[in-house]
Amino acid sequence: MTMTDMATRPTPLETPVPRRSFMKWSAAAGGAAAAVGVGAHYGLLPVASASAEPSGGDDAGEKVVWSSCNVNCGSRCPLLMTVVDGQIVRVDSDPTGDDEMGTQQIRACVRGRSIRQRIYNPDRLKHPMKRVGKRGSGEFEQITWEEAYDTIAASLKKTIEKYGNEAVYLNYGTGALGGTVAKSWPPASSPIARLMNCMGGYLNHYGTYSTAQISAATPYTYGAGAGNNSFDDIVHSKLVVLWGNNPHETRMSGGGETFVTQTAKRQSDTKFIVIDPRYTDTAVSIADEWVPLRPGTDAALVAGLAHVMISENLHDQEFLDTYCVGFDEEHLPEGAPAGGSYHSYVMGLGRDGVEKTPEWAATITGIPASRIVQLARTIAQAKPCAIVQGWGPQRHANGENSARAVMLLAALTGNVGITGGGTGAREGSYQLSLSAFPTLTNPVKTSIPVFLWTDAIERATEMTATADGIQGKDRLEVPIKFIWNYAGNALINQHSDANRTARLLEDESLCEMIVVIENQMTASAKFADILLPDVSNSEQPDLVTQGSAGSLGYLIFADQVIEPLFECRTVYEMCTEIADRMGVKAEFTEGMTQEDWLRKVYAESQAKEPDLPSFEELREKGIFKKKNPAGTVIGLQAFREDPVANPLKTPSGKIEIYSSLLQKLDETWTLPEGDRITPLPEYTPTWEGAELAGTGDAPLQMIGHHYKSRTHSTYGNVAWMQEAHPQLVWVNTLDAKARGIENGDVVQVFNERGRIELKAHVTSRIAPGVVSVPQGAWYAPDKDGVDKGGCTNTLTSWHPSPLAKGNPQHTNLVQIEKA
Ligand SMILES: Nc1nc2c(c(=O)[nH]1)N[C@H]1C(S)=C(S)[C@@H](COP(=O)(O)OP(=O)(O)OC[C@H]3O[C@@H](n4cnc5c(=O)[nH]c(N)nc54)[C@H](O)[C@@H]3O)O[C@H]1N2
Ligand SMILES: Nc1nc2c(c(=O)[nH]1)N[C@H]1C(S)=C(S)[C@@H](COP(=O)(O)OP(=O)(O)OC[C@H]3O[C@@H](n4cnc5c(=O)[nH]c(N)nc54)[C@H](O)[C@@H]3O)O[C@H]1N2
Ligand code: SF4
Ligand SMILES: [Mo]
Repeated sequence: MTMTDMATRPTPLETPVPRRSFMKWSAAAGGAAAAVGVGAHYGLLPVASASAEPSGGDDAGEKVVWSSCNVNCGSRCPLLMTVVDGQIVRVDSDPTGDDEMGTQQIRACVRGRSIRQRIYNPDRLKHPMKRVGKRGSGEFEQITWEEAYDTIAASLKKTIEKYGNEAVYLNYGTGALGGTVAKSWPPASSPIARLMNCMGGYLNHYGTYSTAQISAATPYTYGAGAGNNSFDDIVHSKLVVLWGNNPHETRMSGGGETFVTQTAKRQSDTKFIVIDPRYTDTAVSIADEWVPLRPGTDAALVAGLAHVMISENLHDQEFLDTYCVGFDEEHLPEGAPAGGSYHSYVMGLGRDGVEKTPEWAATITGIPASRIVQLARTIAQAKPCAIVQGWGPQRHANGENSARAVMLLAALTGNVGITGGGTGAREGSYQLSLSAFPTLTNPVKTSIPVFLWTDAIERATEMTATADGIQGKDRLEVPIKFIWNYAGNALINQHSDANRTARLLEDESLCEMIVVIENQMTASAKFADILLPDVSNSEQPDLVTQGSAGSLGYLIFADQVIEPLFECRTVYEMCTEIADRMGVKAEFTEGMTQEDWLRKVYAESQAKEPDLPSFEELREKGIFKKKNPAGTVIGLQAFREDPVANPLKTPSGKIEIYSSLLQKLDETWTLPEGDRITPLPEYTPTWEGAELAGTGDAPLQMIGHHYKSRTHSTYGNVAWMQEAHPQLVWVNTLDAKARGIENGDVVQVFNERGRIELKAHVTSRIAPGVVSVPQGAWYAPDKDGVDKGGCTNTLTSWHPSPLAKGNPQHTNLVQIEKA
């Protein structure tokens, strides 16, 4: 599309919605039994044939309202919804702005454009319900809201009285991430947190399923609060290395990074290298070179690259001397042993005595040595070079070291703190300063690693600070007895080892009450004791915060588009009613409605961002956009300019290639056998890692990439998405041939934890020995326990990573066979 097309293309606001689009939905409904069901049953949609088409161009009762897609995909898109007779008949993308960086349109991806199929889905929860069958059986009985609130309040009182507030847990859930009042994560920012804080607090968690390992590891290298360059800064890079980073699939908004990379490619001669076991959608559309490697071996590749750079004197010694500790023996921090430097580790003078030659790295990573040599020269000689890692490499059993190793490479090549360079972490983005819904202070200070909530049900009192990463206390004193699960599917689907989790939750003597607040009948919803039907974000007003979009900052006014469907209610109303029964309504509401809160929060934001228009004006315009006045964000720029005046928040004030803090943890923490925390970002072979692949009952490494069909599990029940991007396991042509598997065959993937069934995508777009089952498909075990939904977490492990105690969901060994 040319610029002229863009400018002359009529916006949906200017175009009266043709009645035909109204009928299109009913026609689509004919194909998707789904929509017919909803419409026919509840009179929501006109399901009659063409004769139902109203005559004439009467647009009475038609309006266009701004809404948004609030899921956790890293982007966030405004959506313009056309409403006729109280029903959403059409969804359009952002018509404001242009296609310049910083003022771009924020065009919705394929999922957001199908949102009507999520809103009007037959899986939509319609009434409050209580469980009548076994936990997880999905057998429920409709109850009144009164009964639901009374039951929850009685259970809360009992739990707090008997076990204390630490027995109440807010489970991870990112389905409503974008909202201000209707916000599900971080738990401390949710209305549930405010409710619990009015009555003594709750057990908190830290870390995320997204970034557990890199978030835990980064402060040991760069100190707390170190940001990276905004992605639009890559226009200044000679080379961009996307390291396990697939933005064209994981940041799919046309206003986000997909837009940024393509614009950068057009505007500059930037080259792109993708290092990933898969030839990703990003690689397809932008890479000049693809380097496939075995999963979990990134730190070995970095060591091999470092060997070439050191041997050929291609590294930035001056940068290392000035800004880093631990690169060589002359710059080791106090207390580090002789031979403890990274230089010694690489050159074979460290404690393992092994030289990390390209040949050594080749046997581990599967990349030929000659290619490693070439890659080292290419990266070292491109000035400046942006090394930008995704979160795939760190979502591994040894992910902390992979993350630190890739960051180390940015330091080794002197690219930190400059334009066109970066820290080696994931790309940053310009963000507006906005206020949040106040959730009060949690009187409970105890916090568990987010991934260990199942352990905190099963073996709480064994869990300690030094063995399990418990924070705020030396050990947990009570198990989790009450779970709030708001807008999350990690109760089963998104957490590891789904079969094991199901067995744990089935036992009602362990966790005694599970309250799920959802839109759809998900795998997690089936494990509820009390199931509360939430409105979608198009059924309530909210202020919606931006996603990652380079130099563009923005805020969306996502208004109420339609009336709540069925008996659905807002989470704010649910909390208010429960607060009332717990005697804390006045504290919870402060006498305010949801809209009152939005006005209050907005007024506070206006004080920080004076360019923001009035509340009413934003409501009408739908979106406020602001281009970063400073150009691009440069992470650690002040440190680079003057490291003495602007030290990092590490013990040495410098970049710590050798971390004495990690050395201390290594000495004091109790780790399961084989797990390692190392002061250097060295390569640590691990359980179900690359070394163990190739032989035995489960010879293939399995990862599970984030897929365009869904945002995790959300949109997973949308028929259009299932058709366009079906759930398929990627398997290399050689591995398929060896097993008699052809493209499109129904196969089973299995290990000792479970078995799933789905179709095979036989392709040379994945490294031999590796399969990928896209994460987020809906767990659906049949009577024999075979998961016909193809959920990757039927095969993943509960064993946490050593430092973060994070989810190692890309570290798995499996076998695959024809079904
Ligand atoms: N194997 C494997 N597992 C993984 C990952 C992986 O890479 N591999 N990735 C992990 C990552 S990074 C993450 S972030 C987690 C994500 O895990 P979750 O946060 O659980 O994400 P979703 O599966 O999208 O679940 C969001 C839920 O919110 C619901 N929802 C959507 N909108 C609303 C709303 O307005 N109100 C309410 N009440 N509910 C709503 C959706 O129906 C959905 O059930 O998964 C993790 N799990
Ligand atoms: N379409 C879509 N977009 C999403 C999401 C979604 O579910 N769907 N989820 C969102 C969320 S919450 C998050 S946290 C992000 C997740 O973003 P990421 O964590 O970056 O996404 P992944 O697909 O897990 O991993 C990125 C790439 O790493 C590769 N990879 C896996 N293991 C390794 C390894 O050991 N080494 C290397 N070098 N590469 C490896 C994978 O093949 C994949 O292409 O995405 C967000 N965006
Ligand atoms: S899923 Fe993400 S990229 Fe797609 S429309 Fe929603 S917010 Fe935008
Ligand atoms: Mo995530």
